[in-house]
Amino acid sequence: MTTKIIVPDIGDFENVEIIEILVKIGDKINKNDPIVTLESDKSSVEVPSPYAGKISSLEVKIGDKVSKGAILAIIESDESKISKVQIDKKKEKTELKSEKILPETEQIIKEAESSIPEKPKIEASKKIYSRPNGRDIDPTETQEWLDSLEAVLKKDGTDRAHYLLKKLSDEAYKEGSSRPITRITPYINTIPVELEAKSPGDQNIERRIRSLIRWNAAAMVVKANKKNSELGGHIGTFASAATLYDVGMNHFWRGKNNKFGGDLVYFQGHSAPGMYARAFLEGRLSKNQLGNFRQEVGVDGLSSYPHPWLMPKFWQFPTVSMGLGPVLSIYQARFTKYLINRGLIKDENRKIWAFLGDGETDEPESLGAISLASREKLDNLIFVINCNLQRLDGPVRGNGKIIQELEGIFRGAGWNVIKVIWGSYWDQLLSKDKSGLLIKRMNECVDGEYQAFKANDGSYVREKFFGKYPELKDLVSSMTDRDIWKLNRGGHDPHKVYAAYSEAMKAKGKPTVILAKTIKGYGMGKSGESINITHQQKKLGEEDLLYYRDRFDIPLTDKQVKNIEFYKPDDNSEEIKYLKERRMKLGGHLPERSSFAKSIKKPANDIFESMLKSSGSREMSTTMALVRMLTNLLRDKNIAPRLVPIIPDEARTFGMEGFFRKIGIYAHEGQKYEPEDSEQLSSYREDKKGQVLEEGITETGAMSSFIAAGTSYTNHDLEMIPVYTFYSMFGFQRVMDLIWAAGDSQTRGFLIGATSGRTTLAGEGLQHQDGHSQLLAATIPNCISYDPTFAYELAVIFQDGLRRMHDKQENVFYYLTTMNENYKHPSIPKGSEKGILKGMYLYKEFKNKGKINVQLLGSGTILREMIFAAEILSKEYNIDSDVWSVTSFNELRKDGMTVERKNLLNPTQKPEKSYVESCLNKKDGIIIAASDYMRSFSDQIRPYISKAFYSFGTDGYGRSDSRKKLREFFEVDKEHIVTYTLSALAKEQLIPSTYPDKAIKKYKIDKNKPMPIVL
Ligand SMILES: Cc1ncc(C[n+]2csc(CCOP(=O)(O)OP(=O)(O)O)c2C)c(N)n1
Ligand SMILES: [Mg+2]
Repeated sequence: MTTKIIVPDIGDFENVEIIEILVKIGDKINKNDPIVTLESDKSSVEVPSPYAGKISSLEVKIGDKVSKGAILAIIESDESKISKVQIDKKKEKTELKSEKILPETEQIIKEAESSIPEKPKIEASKKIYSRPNGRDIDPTETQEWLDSLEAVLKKDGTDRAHYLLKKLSDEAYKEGSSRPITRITPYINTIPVELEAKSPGDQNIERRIRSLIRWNAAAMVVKANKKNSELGGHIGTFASAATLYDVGMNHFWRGKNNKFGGDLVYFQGHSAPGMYARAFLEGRLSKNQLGNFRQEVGVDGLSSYPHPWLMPKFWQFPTVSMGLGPVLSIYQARFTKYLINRGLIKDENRKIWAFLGDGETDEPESLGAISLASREKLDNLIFVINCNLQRLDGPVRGNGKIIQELEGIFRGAGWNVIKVIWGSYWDQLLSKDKSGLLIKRMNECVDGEYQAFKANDGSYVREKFFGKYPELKDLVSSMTDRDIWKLNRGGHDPHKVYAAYSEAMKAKGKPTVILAKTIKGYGMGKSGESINITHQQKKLGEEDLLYYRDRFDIPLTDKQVKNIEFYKPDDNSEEIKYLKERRMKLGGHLPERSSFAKSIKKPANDIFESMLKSSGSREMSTTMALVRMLTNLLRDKNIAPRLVPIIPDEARTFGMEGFFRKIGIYAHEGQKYEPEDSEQLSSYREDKKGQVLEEGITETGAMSSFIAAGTSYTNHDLEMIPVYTFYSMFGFQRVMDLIWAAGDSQTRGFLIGATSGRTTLAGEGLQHQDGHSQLLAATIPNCISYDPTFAYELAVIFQDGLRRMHDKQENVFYYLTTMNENYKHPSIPKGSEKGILKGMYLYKEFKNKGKINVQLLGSGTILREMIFAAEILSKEYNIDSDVWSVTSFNELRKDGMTVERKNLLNPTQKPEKSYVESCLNKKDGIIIAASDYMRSFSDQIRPYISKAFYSFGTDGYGRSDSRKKLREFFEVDKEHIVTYTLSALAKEQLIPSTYPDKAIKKYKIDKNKPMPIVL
């Protein structure tokens, strides 16, 4: 049947230009294949065919302007009933909307309402339910309730008991008791003793291994500091966390191998010595390397913290900047599910574990994304929070209880919470505590007290903890002070930790957090256990070391201890055999960084071809050019599935909303609703297989996704191409620390600072107008940044980026600034590719009389002001110029520094020329440079050129106005460039000073206006 393909609802746009026709007469197409691309001044979007069939005629050509309903093509199709169904649906929808409630219906509702029997009002009781001190006023009644509960628990189990409690709570709520049930449970372990999974490990050997790791980790820090006290390091943190790591290493964390992708573990940054100490016993690191902890220059040493950049075969995740590990791990878990749901990797039930400190949870990044984790049902994520109750300066919550606070926060956010507070020695006491007094005492003590208990001894605990109530003092009367001291904390008890990990592995539909109570500086004795200075303790005296040796039974002589020797038993010892066998069973080493990813095949050249041609009379912005290029890339079968567009709620700002329908927004539950704009071409389509990561308003989250996708080549052995597009002002300056971590992680991908340029993003004002992100980008060593002006520059740079990051496997990432100013784009000048990539190329020569010449260097949209200025200088002043497009002052500087250094170090050899010098030294005339960034951006090349150099830029706060006014204000418009060029030439005595003087008057330049930095 012959059917028309028409332009569907395209939102608010009318008369939109057709920029591409993607089918030919005779083509056989599938449903949803694109027919044409439409481009308004804000976005470009493909129109898909609603039918499959054969194109029999085309009714439009490139350049035509169309609106909703216009016929695009005729197709021979066998399914043409759809439109009627759609129309009927729509009709139904509008009819429903206009439907009014009839008076008869209203009457029926009223009658029905009046027939509902009124419930007797419950009189507010005068009874006092509990005394202010919390004592029960009716213990018999309480006991009856408790007996009922126990009966239910015994007969029908915990689920039923939970159901009944919830029912009771709901009922109380309905009856007017608005007190919500607390999200906090008593201060005891979540898993009851009877339900603890038992560790299959040999506890004696495991303890011995753990002791050796503890010793070597501490020795590493002390030894380094003995060499040089500048080196620093931490003993107390790992000392508190050793059991938490060991149980994971011996029993839970699976390594990567050719059969399994491996679990991903984010280690707490400053517990690194513990990971090195274990790797030493495993034979992965040498004694020599351990001896060179924190010495990385010129020796084979170990980095202070997890830095993949410095130890690329070892560390996977940089975590030491507090808060980054937690947020990165959440988005890693989410990205893993994204890859699974999109069918790109298998679901192997891999887990993401993140270790963090209790003090670290004060960072907004640590807790800011926890609701995303539960919303997205990330049951592949396990947080372990090492609650040693201390941070650097003192207690985390001296007057409160951090574990309880975190329990409430995480449970409130929908997480599975497992508290591991008390060790096994407490089990008996708790089972004897029939009155609940012990739990009451546990609940009422604050963390400051708990810290003090462990900084003292058994008699102190007897007195201060148990001594508060005679009944409790009695409870421990048969125990010695030593026994009391042995009452251990959950996080130091391998049985409790094992049970918690095993429970966490089983969680379904929720992320899990394990709150493990530990002691900072565990085992360090008086020199550093549970005292406020523990965190900084890096020097242990001889006595402390001997104590530590004895405390953990390390078979070293006193002399060896004094020499701070490392200890590793023979390879045939029980310990080493056990430790290696455990890791073999779990599939490999951890941490370990590797990549077996295949490179993504290069896109065909024609993908970029259209961008290299002139846009003719069509005006567009570089942001739109980028969207067009991505749309083209989505047609390449190798690239398309690997592109990960990431946007924090700004797709419409950048004209990217066309992607919603075309490739879908990733949503783990698909789309449970019909979107309000379902009939529109760019409707908000969520899909389990969706490709766009629409992050909502979180640059931190978006950046974490960028890192997850950009390191997928190592963490999932699958190369991906993240393209994270953001308001350029909310990029580097907002999430610089994460971008730094991206560099450390060797992330590959494209950061796009869209709407950049202090004067180009006209109306948005001070907080939005970016004139410095390029400078911030320049601070990151492996970030390659460009500020292109024309679509062909963008295409050349992007294509090269794909080549470097995927063909050549270079560990770099890109920062490209794009703008929202519309203008025409010329064709690529012949032979300019190399220059575009190196940072500058000759765009155009303005030759007239040839007497006086200047070099005009422009970047981004300000290059166009330079071109206009060149025309004026040529026409009105007979001054010739060469106009250079500077795509990257940052890249020019890198080259300049490198060449200068080489020349200085090779004084006897003929000096080499920097690239910028080789471009400009053959050209005549002073140099004028300008960009839409601060002057320091272009100033970067000043040391590498020998001619007079003047730079202009947008130093100062942005503000709202038109582009013209702003460029005048910041003095980067063509009029200022002409005037300043004349002035500079006059200063060089090449023209009379009357020239610039007249120009100042002609252009009404206010000489008395202060520099914009003070305005
Ligand atoms: C963003 C950031 N701020 C400050 C620091 C310095 N710092 C390192 S460890 C630490 C204390 C950590 O306390 P906690 O999270 O409780 O870990 P613990 O050592 O007690 O396990 C601080 C402030 C840092 N690494 N990162
Ligand atoms: Mg702490």
